[in-house]
Amino acid sequence: GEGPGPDHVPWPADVAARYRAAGYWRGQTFGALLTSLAHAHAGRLAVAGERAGTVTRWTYAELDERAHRIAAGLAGLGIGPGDHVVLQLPNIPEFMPVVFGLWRAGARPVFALPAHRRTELRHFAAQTGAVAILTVESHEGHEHAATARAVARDVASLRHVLAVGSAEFDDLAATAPRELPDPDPAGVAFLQLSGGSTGVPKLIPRTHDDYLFSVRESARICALRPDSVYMAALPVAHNFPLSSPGVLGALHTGAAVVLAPRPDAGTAFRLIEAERVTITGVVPPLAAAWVQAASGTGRDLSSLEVLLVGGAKCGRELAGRIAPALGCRLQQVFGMAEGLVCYTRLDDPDELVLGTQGRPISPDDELRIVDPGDPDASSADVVGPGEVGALLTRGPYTIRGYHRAAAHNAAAFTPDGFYRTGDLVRRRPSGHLEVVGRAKEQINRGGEKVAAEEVEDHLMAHPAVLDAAVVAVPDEYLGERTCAYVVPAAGAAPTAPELRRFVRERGVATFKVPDLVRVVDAFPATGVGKTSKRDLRAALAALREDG
Ligand code: J2J
Repeated sequence: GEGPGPDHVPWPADVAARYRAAGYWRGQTFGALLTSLAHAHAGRLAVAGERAGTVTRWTYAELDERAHRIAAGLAGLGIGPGDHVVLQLPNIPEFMPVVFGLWRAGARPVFALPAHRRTELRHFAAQTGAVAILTVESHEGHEHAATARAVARDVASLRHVLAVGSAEFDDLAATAPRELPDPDPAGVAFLQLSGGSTGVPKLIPRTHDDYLFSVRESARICALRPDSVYMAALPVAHNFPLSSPGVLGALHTGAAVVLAPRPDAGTAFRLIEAERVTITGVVPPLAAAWVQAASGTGRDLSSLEVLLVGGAKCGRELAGRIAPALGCRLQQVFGMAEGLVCYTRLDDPDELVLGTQGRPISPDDELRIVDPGDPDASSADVVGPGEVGALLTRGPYTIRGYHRAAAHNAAAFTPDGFYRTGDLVRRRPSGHLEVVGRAKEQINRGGEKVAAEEVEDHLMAHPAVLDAAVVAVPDEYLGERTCAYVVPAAGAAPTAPELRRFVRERGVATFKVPDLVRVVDAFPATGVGKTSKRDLRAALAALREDG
């Protein structure tokens, strides 16, 4: 066989040299960045947040010291350079010193989301040979530490389960600081998760050099200043609130980070008022909820200058309502954990801010928009100006391959290193992109990505299921929801509630449980015998019209 492939597919040496010469990659690690921030902004507020009802406010000096202690504590447990640690923390203040502590120890966080459950955590740990899971005891009614301990019994490499809030973690975080070797800035700093379209979530290796470039440029494009206050409303480990410009962009600028424990309008507006938040980011359904809640709110939202909206398409209708309702500027962002991030610029005309998803961060983000039907996606297949095509990209912060996924990489990247985003876009003469659809088998549930094949695999594990196909259905609030078509095994009669419960009990994030389940005799087939998801979507549309 081909073997799993490398942890990291590096950029070709000549390309890397070009990115260094251009000043994009500066040879600084995140740990070294925090050290310099602590000197420049020692007494300024770095992080405000709450956990279990306790409010925490740390200055840059305090954040720096905590990160040093956690790094020393991790090193004391033997967690060090190149070790993977599955990190599953909600929006609590400890997220920041823990992440910087891992970086200073040379360990690589694998950024799980709070919604992930044992099946996903087991995959992340097994795939990376992780030595630890670092999580919380419990959060929003889920016993995270218990889940992590169950995973640790299944994955031999896992030596530690550490839970923020436990006595063991408090001891670790009280370790005397000590000097640790700074890791290679060109090496992998952490793994992000791919929204994906295949059976198991793919892991995305990002380096200090490439990620810091995107963070620095994002902070500039979003006009962050040292007196800005950035609020993370979405789960902070996700690439958007982490880096676009996110908590890291804010810290990079010497600004303050506020971690909102929940993204609902009540919580968010309370914190915007209390902390004088100037900028935050949301997915479109949340933007719609905030717009609606703004009219009756007694909260003072006047500090808010910019609302970033991305993760899924923000339609023109919703886009137009944001500035009037919230009294701030809209900035659209179209990004992906694999790299490329596009923003509308703060001085763009309304026409572009309301009607596009922005243009890339860097002039060295190379875009190729090709005929979606073309399998090799070579430069010969570039569509004409203004025509819709499939977006391919490569550049100074877009990966060249997933973690240990040689076979998948062969399909997800072109031979000359372009990442196939799976998004259908149209480019304006200004360089701004309009996202008009998707060529990948993924459902975008209001910003939460569901890989059709992953859910199909879970359904097919049920003895009463012969075959399954998961497609998107339009949804007024989320944009899309999932519908699973299921062909029963001979003589079996599975029901929708039973199948939904079955998927949930396999230990996967709730957002992956199919919203709708339809049991059918057979699937419409394409000419080559593959299930035609296009026909399934059409059948579903017809069903809806019938009522
Ligand atoms: C349409 N589709 C969008 C948009 C992402 C910033 C913002 C978002 C993400 C993110 C991110 C979209 N309109 N404005 O990482 O740094 C869909 C596309 C894309 C996929 C990536 C960031 N913004 N999308 O959403 O890795 O289909 O990153 O390829 O979760 O989300 O998903 P993800």
